[in-house]
Amino acid sequence: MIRDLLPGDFRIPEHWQAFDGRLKPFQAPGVQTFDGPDFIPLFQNERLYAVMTQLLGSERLLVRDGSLAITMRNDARRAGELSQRLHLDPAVPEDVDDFLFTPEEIEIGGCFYFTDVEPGGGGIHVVPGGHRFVEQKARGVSAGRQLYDKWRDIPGLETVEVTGSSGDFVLMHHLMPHAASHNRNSTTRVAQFLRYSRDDAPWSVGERPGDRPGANGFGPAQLAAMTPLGRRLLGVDPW
Ligand SMILES: O=C(O)CCC(=O)C(=O)O
Ligand SMILES: [Fe+2]
Repeated sequence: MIRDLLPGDFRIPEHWQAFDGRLKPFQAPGVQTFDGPDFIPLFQNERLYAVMTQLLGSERLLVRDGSLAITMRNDARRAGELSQRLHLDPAVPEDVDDFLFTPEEIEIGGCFYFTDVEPGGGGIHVVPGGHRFVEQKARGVSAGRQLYDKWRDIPGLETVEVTGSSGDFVLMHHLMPHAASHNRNSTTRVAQFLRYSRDDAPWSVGERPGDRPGANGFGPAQLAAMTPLGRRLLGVDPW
């Protein structure tokens, strides 16, 4: 299904992003979420949900994002292994000055690998214990959310690449510094990003499940693919 996104003539659509061998498909200009019927089973995966309920301390969760990233081989050897600056995508809006550090605020995100990711194969890089470093730094100043260009460019941390097999989910605290890396291998890395939060989360970044009218904007084929759990996670039914 991902392969079908790429046209046979390899034309990269104008509205996709393409940097350093990393393609970011968009369903339509400005719409990065891929939540068609084929993808719904991932959003409502019961094992992943069970893990998230334990980590987030609540059964009433919402899921969002669904963006894709396709990292193809890139042999360019400029400036190290990372293809992005080390950053956070926290569940706290950029104009908020301080993280709350409450359990309700935590979002757990990450990605499904749809391909095997071997060393050097474009795996996401993370910082062991990095979420604790972020909390300590941010608590030590006023306006901790604003540090390091709003945590878009975090200096001075060593990273490790997360390898894995097709079907694995790489799971990250929302305060975990991370970045995409160059793929030096011939196997293309394909990943889909999902983010789980509690339904009593204090902030809203981007669109939240349940924001859209009707069955949260979903069509019949998507609704047919949803389990009762999926309907709640995706904001079709209330918790
Ligand atoms: O593709 C990856 O490995 C990470 C991407 C990422 O963190 C981002 O685009 O915000
Ligand atoms: Fe990110």
